[in-house]
Amino acid sequence: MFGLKRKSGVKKPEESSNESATLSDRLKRTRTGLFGGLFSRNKTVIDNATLEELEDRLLLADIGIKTTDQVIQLLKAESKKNSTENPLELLKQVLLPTLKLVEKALIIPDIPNKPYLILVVGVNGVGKTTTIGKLAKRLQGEGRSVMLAAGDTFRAAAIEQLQVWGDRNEIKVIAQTHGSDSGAVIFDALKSARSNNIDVLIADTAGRLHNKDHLMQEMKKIHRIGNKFDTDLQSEVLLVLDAGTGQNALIQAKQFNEMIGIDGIVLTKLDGTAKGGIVFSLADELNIPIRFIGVGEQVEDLMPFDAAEFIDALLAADT
Ligand SMILES: Nc1nc2c(ncn2[C@@H]2O[C@H](COP(=O)(O)OP(=O)(O)OP(=O)(O)O)[C@@H](O)[C@H]2O)c(=O)[nH]1
Ligand SMILES: [Mg+2]
Repeated sequence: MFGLKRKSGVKKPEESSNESATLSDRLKRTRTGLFGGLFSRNKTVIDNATLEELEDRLLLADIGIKTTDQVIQLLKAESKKNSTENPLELLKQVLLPTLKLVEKALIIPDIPNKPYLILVVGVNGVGKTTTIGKLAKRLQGEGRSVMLAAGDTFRAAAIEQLQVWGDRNEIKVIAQTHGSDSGAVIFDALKSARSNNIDVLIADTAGRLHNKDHLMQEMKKIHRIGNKFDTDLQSEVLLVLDAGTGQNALIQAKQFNEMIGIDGIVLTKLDGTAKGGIVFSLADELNIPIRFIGVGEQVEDLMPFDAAEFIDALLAADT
């Protein structure tokens, strides 16, 4: 769609993404798994069987015990009151505050000591490189100048994959050869971005190293690079999580947060999973801002996280 030649060995994003699909369409698997066929718009009585079914479904969608309990308690209390309030409205009331807590957009400050560094971290395959491509395009659209750093020097095709995203958007990618020191690549890129007065440098990192400890040590090292470059450097550590991994995503978030401190989360692949309820667990347990959600493989499939929009999409009726 960008009229570019494909490079060999690099997977081309699938062309299945339907540009007119609404968020609710994209969240279909989570949405139908959670609420499909359970309530109707004009039904106000909630019986015990419905409540039990709902509880099972909330847990299956990885919404987490805390939010599940809140939902069930509220609906129970309402049903005792013989309330005439629509259950879907009640659900919205109880679900929205949890997600509102983590609805905090990524705002790039106007700073004299450019660039602003966005360090993108996460385990392998979660969608880091794809998210970088999408994010770079979005920031460009907002009038920012952007540069990319190919900090994943571990996986052979990673540099080329980032280069493809860079070529598409005419964004310079700073890279060294496969196997070189990732911190050195990012340091180099910071220098280049500063001398070219670039607003934002987005750095890719490896998701797979020899083992998990090695990955965490490497992340710690990389995390220090920004400080080494300039103690006043402003940055965001952005953790990418694959929604489809459910509770594993929560474990990863805790580990990365303990090791290097996470400023924001991008939750990807919400379009292909029934486990999108993980967003509630993340909000409940970590209270780390969710900056964006990934709802497809195309460049436009990265949306700022909007709590009300997300819940409305989950509660939308099937058309
Ligand atoms: N459906 C869907 N697929 C996505 C999304 N984000 C990323 N992907 C796909 O997930 C796969 C992995 O994405 P990458 O960006 O290569 O993931 P990564 O974290 O950089 O992986 P490593 O470099 O191996 O650590 C690719 O096929 C992407 O197209 C999303 O929001 N929805
Ligand atoms: Mg990658």
